[in-house]
Amino acid sequence: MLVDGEWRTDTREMTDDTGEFQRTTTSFRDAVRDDPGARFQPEAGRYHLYVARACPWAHGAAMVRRLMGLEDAISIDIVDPVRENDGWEFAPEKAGCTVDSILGADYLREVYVAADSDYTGRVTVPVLWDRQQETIVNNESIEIMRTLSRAFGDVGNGVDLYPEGHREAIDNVVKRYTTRSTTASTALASPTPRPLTRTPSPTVRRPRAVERPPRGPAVPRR
Ligand SMILES: N[C@@H](CCC(=O)N[C@@H](CS)C(=O)NCC(=O)O)C(=O)O
Repeated sequence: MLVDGEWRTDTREMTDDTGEFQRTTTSFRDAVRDDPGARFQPEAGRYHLYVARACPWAHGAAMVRRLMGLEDAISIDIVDPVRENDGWEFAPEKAGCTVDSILGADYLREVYVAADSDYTGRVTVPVLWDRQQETIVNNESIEIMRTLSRAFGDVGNGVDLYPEGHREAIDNVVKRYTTRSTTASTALASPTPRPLTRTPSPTVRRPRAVERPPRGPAVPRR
Protein backbone atom coordinates (compact mmCIF):
# COMPACT_ATOMS: atom_id res chain seq x y z
CA MET A 1 0.00 0.00 0.00
CA LEU A 2 0.98 3.66 -0.18
CA VAL A 3 1.86 5.55 2.99
CA ASP A 4 2.25 9.31 2.51
CA GLY A 5 2.81 8.67 -1.18
CA GLU A 6 5.56 6.06 -0.56
CA TRP A 7 5.11 2.41 -1.57
CA ARG A 8 5.26 -0.04 1.37
CA THR A 9 5.20 -3.82 1.22
CA ASP A 10 5.18 -4.53 4.97
CA THR A 11 1.41 -4.12 5.33
CA ARG A 12 -1.32 -6.69 5.66
CA GLU A 13 -3.43 -8.03 2.80
CA MET A 14 -7.16 -7.23 2.65
CA THR A 15 -8.10 -10.61 4.05
CA ASP A 16 -8.57 -11.81 7.60
CA ASP A 17 -7.08 -14.95 9.15
CA THR A 18 -9.66 -17.16 7.44
CA GLY A 19 -8.96 -15.66 4.05
CA GLU A 20 -12.18 -13.66 3.90
CA PHE A 21 -12.09 -10.35 2.05
CA GLN A 22 -12.12 -7.32 4.37
CA ARG A 23 -13.37 -4.13 2.79
CA THR A 24 -11.42 -1.02 3.77
CA THR A 25 -12.49 2.58 3.38
CA THR A 26 -11.61 4.13 0.06
CA SER A 27 -10.52 7.73 -0.31
CA PHE A 28 -11.77 9.08 -3.61
CA ARG A 29 -15.52 9.28 -3.28
CA ASP A 30 -16.73 11.90 -5.73
CA ALA A 31 -19.20 11.31 -8.55
CA VAL A 32 -19.84 12.56 -12.04
CA ARG A 33 -23.06 14.59 -11.97
CA ASP A 34 -25.17 16.18 -14.63
CA ASP A 35 -25.48 19.35 -12.60
CA PRO A 36 -24.06 22.79 -13.49
CA GLY A 37 -22.35 23.16 -10.09
CA ALA A 38 -20.74 19.72 -10.06
CA ARG A 39 -16.96 19.40 -10.05
CA PHE A 40 -17.14 16.41 -12.39
CA GLN A 41 -19.57 16.90 -15.28
CA PRO A 42 -20.49 14.16 -17.74
CA GLU A 43 -18.57 14.59 -21.00
CA ALA A 44 -17.58 12.07 -23.64
CA GLY A 45 -13.82 11.56 -23.75
CA ARG A 46 -13.13 13.09 -20.34
CA TYR A 47 -13.08 10.04 -18.04
CA HIS A 48 -10.98 6.91 -17.96
CA LEU A 49 -11.40 3.61 -16.18
CA TYR A 50 -8.58 1.46 -14.81
CA VAL A 51 -9.46 -2.19 -14.18
CA ALA A 52 -7.95 -5.60 -13.62
CA ARG A 53 -9.76 -8.47 -15.25
CA ALA A 54 -9.09 -10.65 -12.20
CA CYS A 55 -11.01 -8.34 -9.87
CA PRO A 56 -14.77 -8.85 -9.43
CA TRP A 57 -15.27 -5.26 -8.27
CA ALA A 58 -13.46 -3.85 -11.29
CA HIS A 59 -15.30 -6.29 -13.50
CA GLY A 60 -18.60 -4.76 -12.35
CA ALA A 61 -17.45 -1.29 -13.40
CA ALA A 62 -16.26 -2.58 -16.77
CA MET A 63 -19.60 -4.35 -17.29
CA VAL A 64 -21.64 -1.23 -16.54
CA ARG A 65 -19.47 0.79 -18.96
CA ARG A 66 -20.30 -1.73 -21.63
CA LEU A 67 -23.98 -2.20 -20.81
CA MET A 68 -24.46 1.57 -20.95
CA GLY A 69 -22.79 1.80 -24.36
CA LEU A 70 -20.00 4.00 -23.01
CA GLU A 71 -17.06 2.29 -24.72
CA ASP A 72 -16.40 5.28 -26.99
CA ALA A 73 -17.05 7.87 -24.28
CA ILE A 74 -15.01 6.38 -21.44
CA SER A 75 -11.63 4.90 -22.24
CA ILE A 76 -10.20 1.95 -20.33
CA ASP A 77 -6.82 0.50 -19.39
CA ILE A 78 -6.27 -2.98 -18.04
CA VAL A 79 -3.49 -3.93 -15.64
CA ASP A 80 -1.75 -7.28 -15.33
CA PRO A 81 -4.21 -9.63 -13.58
CA VAL A 82 -1.38 -11.00 -11.43
CA ARG A 83 -0.61 -8.57 -8.61
CA GLU A 84 2.80 -8.95 -7.03
CA ASN A 85 4.84 -7.05 -4.43
CA ASP A 86 4.86 -3.83 -6.40
CA GLY A 87 1.09 -3.81 -6.73
CA TRP A 88 -0.94 -3.55 -9.91
CA GLU A 89 1.37 -3.27 -12.89
CA PHE A 90 0.85 -2.31 -16.53
CA ALA A 91 2.07 -5.22 -18.63
CA PRO A 92 1.07 -4.49 -22.24
CA GLU A 93 3.12 -7.47 -23.45
CA LYS A 94 0.54 -9.76 -21.86
CA ALA A 95 -2.62 -10.75 -23.70
CA GLY A 96 -5.60 -8.63 -22.69
CA CYS A 97 -3.48 -6.05 -20.83
CA THR A 98 -2.68 -2.48 -21.84
CA VAL A 99 -0.26 0.36 -21.23
CA ASP A 100 -1.33 3.22 -19.00
CA SER A 101 -2.60 5.46 -21.77
CA ILE A 102 -3.08 8.46 -19.45
CA LEU A 103 0.23 8.85 -17.60
CA GLY A 104 2.43 6.17 -19.15
CA ALA A 105 2.91 4.74 -15.65
CA ASP A 106 4.48 1.37 -14.94
CA TYR A 107 2.38 0.78 -11.82
CA LEU A 108 -1.14 1.84 -10.86
CA ARG A 109 0.21 3.34 -7.64
CA GLU A 110 1.71 6.15 -9.77
CA VAL A 111 -1.82 7.09 -10.80
CA TYR A 112 -2.83 7.36 -7.14
CA VAL A 113 0.21 9.50 -6.35
CA ALA A 114 -0.54 11.71 -9.35
CA ALA A 115 -3.98 12.32 -7.85
CA ASP A 116 -2.67 12.84 -4.31
CA SER A 117 1.07 13.02 -3.67
CA ASP A 118 0.53 12.19 0.04
CA TYR A 119 -1.94 9.38 -0.53
CA THR A 120 -2.15 6.77 2.23
CA GLY A 121 -4.17 3.67 1.50
CA ARG A 122 -4.44 0.64 -0.69
CA VAL A 123 -3.97 0.89 -4.42
CA THR A 124 -7.08 -0.84 -5.68
CA VAL A 125 -9.00 -1.28 -8.89
CA PRO A 126 -11.33 -0.04 -10.25
CA VAL A 127 -10.33 3.62 -10.56
CA LEU A 128 -12.23 6.34 -12.41
CA TRP A 129 -9.83 9.06 -13.62
CA ASP A 130 -10.65 12.58 -14.83
CA ARG A 131 -8.42 13.80 -17.66
CA GLN A 132 -9.50 17.40 -17.22
CA GLN A 133 -8.66 17.80 -13.53
CA GLU A 134 -5.96 15.13 -13.61
CA THR A 135 -7.26 13.34 -10.58
CA ILE A 136 -9.16 10.28 -9.41
CA VAL A 137 -12.90 10.83 -9.23
CA ASN A 138 -13.67 7.62 -7.39
CA ASN A 139 -12.12 4.27 -6.50
CA GLU A 140 -15.13 2.51 -4.98
CA SER A 141 -16.64 0.08 -7.45
CA ILE A 142 -20.29 0.39 -6.52
CA GLU A 143 -20.10 4.18 -6.72
CA ILE A 144 -18.32 4.03 -10.08
CA MET A 145 -21.07 1.70 -11.30
CA ARG A 146 -23.69 4.21 -10.14
CA THR A 147 -21.89 7.09 -11.80
CA LEU A 148 -21.56 5.23 -15.09
CA SER A 149 -25.17 4.07 -15.04
CA ARG A 150 -26.74 7.39 -14.06
CA ALA A 151 -24.66 10.37 -15.17
CA PHE A 152 -24.06 9.69 -18.84
CA GLY A 153 -27.62 9.59 -20.14
CA ASP A 154 -26.93 11.80 -23.14
CA VAL A 155 -23.66 10.10 -23.98
CA GLY A 156 -24.44 6.38 -23.74
CA ASN A 157 -27.34 4.28 -24.93
CA GLY A 158 -29.76 5.39 -22.19
CA VAL A 159 -30.34 1.88 -20.84
CA ASP A 160 -31.95 1.99 -17.40
CA LEU A 161 -30.05 -0.29 -15.04
CA TYR A 162 -32.17 0.82 -12.06
CA PRO A 163 -35.75 0.47 -13.31
CA GLU A 164 -38.77 1.37 -11.21
CA GLY A 165 -40.30 -1.77 -9.74
CA HIS A 166 -36.92 -3.49 -9.29
CA ARG A 167 -35.11 -0.95 -7.15
CA GLU A 168 -35.65 -2.65 -3.81
CA ALA A 169 -34.35 -5.95 -5.15
CA ILE A 170 -31.35 -4.20 -6.71
CA ASP A 171 -30.62 -2.31 -3.48
CA ASN A 172 -30.72 -5.57 -1.52
CA VAL A 173 -28.21 -7.22 -3.84
CA VAL A 174 -25.98 -4.14 -3.70
CA LYS A 175 -26.15 -4.10 0.09
CA ARG A 176 -25.07 -7.70 0.32
CA TYR A 177 -22.45 -7.20 -2.37
CA THR A 178 -20.87 -4.34 -0.44
CA THR A 179 -21.26 -5.50 3.15
CA ARG A 180 -20.57 -9.21 3.07
CA SER A 181 -17.23 -10.82 2.36
CA THR A 182 -18.57 -12.59 -0.67
CA THR A 183 -17.86 -12.43 -4.30
CA ALA A 184 -20.57 -10.86 -6.42
CA SER A 185 -21.50 -14.25 -7.85
CA THR A 186 -22.11 -15.71 -4.38
CA ALA A 187 -24.22 -12.72 -3.43
CA LEU A 188 -26.31 -12.99 -6.57
CA ALA A 189 -26.72 -16.73 -6.57
CA SER A 190 -27.90 -17.40 -3.02
CA PRO A 191 -31.13 -15.97 -1.61
CA THR A 192 -29.79 -16.03 1.96
CA PRO A 193 -26.18 -15.49 3.03
CA ARG A 194 -24.47 -18.84 3.28
CA PRO A 195 -21.27 -19.64 5.12
CA LEU A 196 -18.21 -19.68 2.94
CA THR A 197 -16.46 -22.99 2.69
CA ARG A 198 -12.75 -22.62 2.54
CA THR A 199 -11.00 -24.31 -0.30
CA PRO A 200 -7.34 -23.67 -0.92
CA SER A 201 -6.96 -21.49 -3.99
CA PRO A 202 -4.18 -22.25 -6.43
CA THR A 203 -1.28 -19.82 -6.32
CA VAL A 204 -0.88 -18.06 -9.65
CA ARG A 205 2.70 -17.29 -10.48
CA ARG A 206 4.36 -15.50 -13.34
CA PRO A 207 6.27 -17.69 -15.73
CA ARG A 208 9.91 -17.88 -14.72
CA ALA A 209 12.10 -15.46 -16.60
CA VAL A 210 14.89 -18.01 -16.70
CA GLU A 211 14.17 -21.65 -17.39
CA ARG A 212 15.43 -24.12 -14.81
CA PRO A 213 18.26 -26.35 -16.07
CA PRO A 214 17.04 -29.85 -16.85
CA ARG A 215 17.21 -32.23 -13.93
CA GLY A 216 20.02 -34.78 -13.82
CA PRO A 217 19.32 -38.50 -13.85
CA ALA A 218 17.22 -39.65 -10.95
CA VAL A 219 19.20 -41.26 -8.13
CA PRO A 220 17.99 -44.84 -7.80
CA ARG A 221 16.34 -45.58 -4.46
CA ARG A 222 17.63 -48.37 -2.35
N1 LIG B 1 -13.35 -0.75 -2.35
C1 LIG B 1 -12.98 -1.42 -3.48
C2 LIG B 1 -12.36 -2.75 -3.26
C3 LIG B 1 -11.71 -3.14 -4.54
C4 LIG B 1 -10.62 -4.14 -4.28
O1 LIG B 1 -10.41 -4.61 -3.17
N2 LIG B 1 -9.92 -4.48 -5.34
C5 LIG B 1 -8.83 -5.41 -5.17
C6 LIG B 1 -8.79 -6.38 -6.33
S1 LIG B 1 -10.25 -7.41 -6.40
C7 LIG B 1 -7.52 -4.66 -5.17
O2 LIG B 1 -7.30 -3.82 -6.01
N3 LIG B 1 -6.65 -4.99 -4.22
C8 LIG B 1 -5.35 -4.40 -4.13
C9 LIG B 1 -4.92 -4.22 -2.70
O3 LIG B 1 -5.69 -4.46 -1.80
O4 LIG B 1 -3.77 -3.83 -2.50
C10 LIG B 1 -14.10 -1.50 -4.50
O5 LIG B 1 -15.09 -2.24 -4.34
O6 LIG B 1 -13.96 -0.81 -5.47
